[in-house]
Amino acid sequence: MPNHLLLRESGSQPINGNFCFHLYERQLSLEGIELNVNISDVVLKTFTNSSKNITIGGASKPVDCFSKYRVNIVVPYRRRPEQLRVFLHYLHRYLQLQEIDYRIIVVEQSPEMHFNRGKLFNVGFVESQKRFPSDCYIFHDVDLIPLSLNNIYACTKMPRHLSSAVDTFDYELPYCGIFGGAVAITSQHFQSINGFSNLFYGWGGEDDDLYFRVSQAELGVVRFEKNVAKYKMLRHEKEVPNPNRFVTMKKNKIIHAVEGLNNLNYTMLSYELKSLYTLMRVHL
Ligand code: BGN
Repeated sequence: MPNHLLLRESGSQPINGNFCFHLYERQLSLEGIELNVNISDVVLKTFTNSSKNITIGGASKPVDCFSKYRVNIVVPYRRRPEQLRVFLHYLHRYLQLQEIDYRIIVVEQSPEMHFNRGKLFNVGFVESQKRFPSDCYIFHDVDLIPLSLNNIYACTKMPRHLSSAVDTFDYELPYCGIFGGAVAITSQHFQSINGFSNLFYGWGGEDDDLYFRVSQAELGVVRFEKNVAKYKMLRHEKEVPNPNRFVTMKKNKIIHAVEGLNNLNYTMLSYELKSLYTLMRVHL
């Protein structure tokens, strides 16, 4: 495998026992975790009660081997309970099959302002690093469902665009610099590019801005092949694009170094360990 596609393994070693044989060494299939796009509260509750291996706060790791990959998965969120249920019901089973050591962190924005996806990711990163630090992050939309088990939820040496073959785009990249949906990046790289911009309120642009930051830092971006990077997008109404995004984009090309993680401010409204995820509610 080319060097830049190599997965970055977690630094620690097992004291007792062995590393897991991860799926690419085992040829697992997705059998047994079919995607159900209609998950009621009752079904999710039953799922929660029957999942022995998920600890409060939505964390899990393999029980009989030591995972090579530890990752925090951050999901920005507001008013999409149906999608969140589908996401949690599917993703926990998917990540457990991959034998990842993970935690799902949902960052929910209060109602006052337009949705700010990038800033929510920044908050999720900063707060998670204080409470349960990880050297690998996946920034993930709630409406995206990975369809191949080979799309391993870990960091590569270079930042990785995970969702490069989405059904709604006919499994093609709509443009070469697209960097939205789901991305995996090491904490060190994320810090070095000063995170996402905090300035994109409303739909669009913050992901292109992240791509710009990654390019400026010459980190490069990798994507796995199409049949691996396949996603289903859950149905929802189209968001209203932010009319100012072009202007913000242009301005940010000059100020990105001084705007991002280093000037992030927000109010934490609550912090809660739910059974299937860690919930941070914030006012931006
Ligand atoms: C692009 C959006 C992205 C979005 C993709 C895919 C903009 C920025 C214009 C300066 N970019 O057009 O944010 O992820 O579409 O939907 O609107």
